[in-house]
Amino acid sequence: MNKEWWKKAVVYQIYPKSFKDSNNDGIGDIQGIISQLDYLKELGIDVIWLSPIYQSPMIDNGYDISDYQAIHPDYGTMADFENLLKEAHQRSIKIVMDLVVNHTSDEHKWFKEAVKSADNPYHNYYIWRDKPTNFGSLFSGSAWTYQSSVKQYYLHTFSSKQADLNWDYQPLREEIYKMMRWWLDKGIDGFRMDVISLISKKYPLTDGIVHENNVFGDITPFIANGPNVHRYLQEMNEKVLSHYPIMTIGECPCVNAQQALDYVDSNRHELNMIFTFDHVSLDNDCNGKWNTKKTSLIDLKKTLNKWQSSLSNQGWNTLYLSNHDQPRSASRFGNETALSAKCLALTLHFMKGTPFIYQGEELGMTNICFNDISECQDIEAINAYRELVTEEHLFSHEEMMKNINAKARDHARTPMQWNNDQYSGFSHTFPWLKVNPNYQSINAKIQLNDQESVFHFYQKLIKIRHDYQIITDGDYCPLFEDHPDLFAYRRCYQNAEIIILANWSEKVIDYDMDLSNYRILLANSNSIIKNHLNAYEAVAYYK
Ligand code: TEU
Ligand code: CA
Repeated sequence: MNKEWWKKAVVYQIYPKSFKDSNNDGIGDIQGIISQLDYLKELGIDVIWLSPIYQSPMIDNGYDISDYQAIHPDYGTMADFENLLKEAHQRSIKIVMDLVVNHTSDEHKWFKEAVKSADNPYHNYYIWRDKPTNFGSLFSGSAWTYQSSVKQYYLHTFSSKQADLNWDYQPLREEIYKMMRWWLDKGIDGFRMDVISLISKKYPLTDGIVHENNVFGDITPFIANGPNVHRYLQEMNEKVLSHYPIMTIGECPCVNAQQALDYVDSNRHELNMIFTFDHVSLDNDCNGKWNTKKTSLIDLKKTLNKWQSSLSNQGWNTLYLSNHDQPRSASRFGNETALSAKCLALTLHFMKGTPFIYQGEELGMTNICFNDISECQDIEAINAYRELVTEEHLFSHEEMMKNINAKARDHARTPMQWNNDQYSGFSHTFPWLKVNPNYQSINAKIQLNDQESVFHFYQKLIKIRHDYQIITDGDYCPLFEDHPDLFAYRRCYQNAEIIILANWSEKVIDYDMDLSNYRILLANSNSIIKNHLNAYEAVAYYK
């Protein structure tokens, strides 16, 4: 096997709770995933990234783990997981697991020990202070919670039920490495590492800057890219990762395109690639994500192009427009039509890097309409509503519901739309989060029977990536950088060239370019003519 097999791979992210419910309790599960492996094979993906399926109190849908080596009973058993791994491997599909080791649940046995007394051996697994700083948690409120049994506060970057681990304590690191080896020895094919850029804290922890409209201080300068993060990743690589033919992806908030190289330059022996947040933060404002601002295409191109060039020689990019934390890309960047979903896909999948498809994206699934906060399930949105509407009166109910309808993570988490049956074929029971009513027109069954569907377009994109080496190895060169609606670039490799021209708007675009020696490799419309693109038309030319 080529050591860098992941460079040619296409990854499909499964959010287990919302993918497929096999036993009709309204919650997706491992048997449900197994039942859809043939669907994924048909799509053509190489790797599944599985969001957490571990034992957990589920306050953040499994990103709050109470036992790293057990499966949550809602999802099935360890035997079910082993069966999934076997069935996937039989179809030549690899499985990458989520590794959430910046924090554990407060119901993890380490934490339960840690709170028994300050001299308990596990106390040092977490981060304690006698007095809190002003840090705000990324899920609202203070980032410190008082633990009366030890008369100290513990740090939690996310909710109070997600206590940050103390990576500076070597025994903790060794336990994590042992747990990772245990999974790798089962035969899994890699890890997606949750907020791995946050594991090394910058001491001393003092009060953070209070930005406009904020009550709490900014925690991020104290947690992102801390002084030891690269030492720990190199140690993890040496002790664990380098011994397996796997793929590693770090989720890296607060890492810019320059800093990214420190994580992914192959000479540094850390990670294969990271997820950047740059291009999905362009529509933030001083209140963070909670607004209805649209991303400008010029900014988006600038950001993606910067990452393409920054990691062009050493390192490697991930390519994504959506995941379980982001609104649906067809709603955020497109106009919710199948044509626009294909336009976004074509633009992304010809770039240099490893593409990630989020479940339902291959169908052009869209955001849903939440009428009231009571319809949302996500802790981030629920806490933000309480803080920003009820407590601080920064937004009215109506304003915040608009923000939630633009940005909430629950948009990505509505049940997968399999067919026209009640509950979209996801389950026979009312699911844990409501189904998008548009499942009657947007679903897998319809699209499998339609050669012109978004599904079949993704299938073509994946096949082309597998067949054309230029897409993996070719140089990337941006075109029409200042055009407000046209996303365009050139890929070059040996004597071959690909030119991508995509209209990310509802306007008609005329552009000037000599394409006389080129033929169409793929387009999302049958009416493409040279030097002209109608609304959301996109084309890949080849020579
Ligand atoms: O996300 C990290 C992260 O930075 C996001 O939570 C981000 O703050 C938020 O989505 C912005 O809207 C990872 C996981 O992907 C996410 O699901 C978890 O909730 C989080 O870590 C905590 O584990
Ligand atoms: Ca179930």
